[in-house]
Amino acid sequence: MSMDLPPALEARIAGLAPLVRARCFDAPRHVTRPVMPPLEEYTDLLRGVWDRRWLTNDGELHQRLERELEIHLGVKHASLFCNGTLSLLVALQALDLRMGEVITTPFTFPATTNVLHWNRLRPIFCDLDPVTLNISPERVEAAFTDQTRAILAVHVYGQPCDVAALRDLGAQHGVPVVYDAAHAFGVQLDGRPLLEWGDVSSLSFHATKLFTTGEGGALVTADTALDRRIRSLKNFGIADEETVLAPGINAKMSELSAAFGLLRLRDVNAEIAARAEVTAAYRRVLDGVPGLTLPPQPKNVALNHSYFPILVDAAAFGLDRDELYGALRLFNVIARKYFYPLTSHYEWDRCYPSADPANLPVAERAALQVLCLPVYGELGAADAGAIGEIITELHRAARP
Ligand code: T4K
Repeated sequence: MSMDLPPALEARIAGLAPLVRARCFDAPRHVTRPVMPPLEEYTDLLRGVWDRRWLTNDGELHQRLERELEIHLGVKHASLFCNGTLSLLVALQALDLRMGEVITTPFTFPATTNVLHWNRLRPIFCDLDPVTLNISPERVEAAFTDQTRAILAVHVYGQPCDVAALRDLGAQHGVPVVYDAAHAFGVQLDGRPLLEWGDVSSLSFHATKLFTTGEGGALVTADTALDRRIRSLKNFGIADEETVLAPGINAKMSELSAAFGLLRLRDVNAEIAARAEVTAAYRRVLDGVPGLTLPPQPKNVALNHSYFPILVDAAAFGLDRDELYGALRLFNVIARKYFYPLTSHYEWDRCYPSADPANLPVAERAALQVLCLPVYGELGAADAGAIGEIITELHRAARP
């Protein structure tokens, strides 16, 4: 990576080049890295797949992974998918939501709002709680109309939504609550699985997720009839050889992914513990740095430490988020702007009145201020501490 500074930064921060020379990592520190299971153990599991010649369609490893996930996550039904976007899409289909509005957040990955369009549902964007950056129940309440069909909330970065308030609002208005829980694998709220909340929760097992199957996802529900519809819809709507019940889709997970997942599940708790050390190291160094807001750690939540989003207030920190993002890249630290831009800024979404920035002041600010720092177990506390020190020194250089 070049040691040359962008002119705008060079002008702002005199003397940064020596700091870069002293502190630059020799290899990129990405926002995340997947944990790979031992290759020999993976090939051992694949040998069984070869012997059985059963590659997909509810295979033996797929069934094992579903059972093991249900136990691990403490949920009644977990249905595997080929990714966390199709799982969300199928969740909305299984709930039979049609032609209407869904109250949701703009502060998320494109998948969340895109699946509404694929189901011909209109997003109604509502603003966020400034602490959790999840949708604010007060703003949800104000967004209901006679066209509202559901609430689609995201536990962003694995921070729980105000689940009790959203449940009450859903019940009051007779609409389901769907959680995009792509970031919330294994999170506990008041000693119980966060995934117990809502009519259905959608998980992502993408390569960038804490628990991964390469590509993958799951729908979790306690509703047995809903689980049955989900299983049919992800398999073309097929009920038996001669009966197709609904226009379903193919969203199944293969045996190759399930094998990977079985091995990853074994030590996912160790990965959470290692990530907890990484986030603790960030907190030790960054807590109290002017202009930085660190993610909340509510006492009644066991977080999974999937992400470490900081909010950068330019006036107090001395650099704005984009400048910090650019400066960190000079040190080989590849942070990410999850989630910028807001989905309400997309061309196909900004036509809605609820997408007006004036309706979303907290979300608009968060999208401009947020920066997710690298978090994965292998990074280790020492590297996280070093990244924290680089950020601190950048602050000192910008605000001497
Ligand atoms: N809902 C929410 C709230 C989500 O955040 C997501 C996905 C979804 C739904 C949809 O779930 P899936 O359909 O994806 O299952 C990544 C992921 O692709 C995406 O799954 C994730 N959220 C999002 C937050 O992050 P990108 O475009 O930032 O990925 P990429 O390729 O830039 O990777 C980020 C970093 O991860 C790389 O710089 C290095 C590392 N990496 C990545 C891959 C793919 C690896 O080390 N190995 C890898 O194989 O979206």
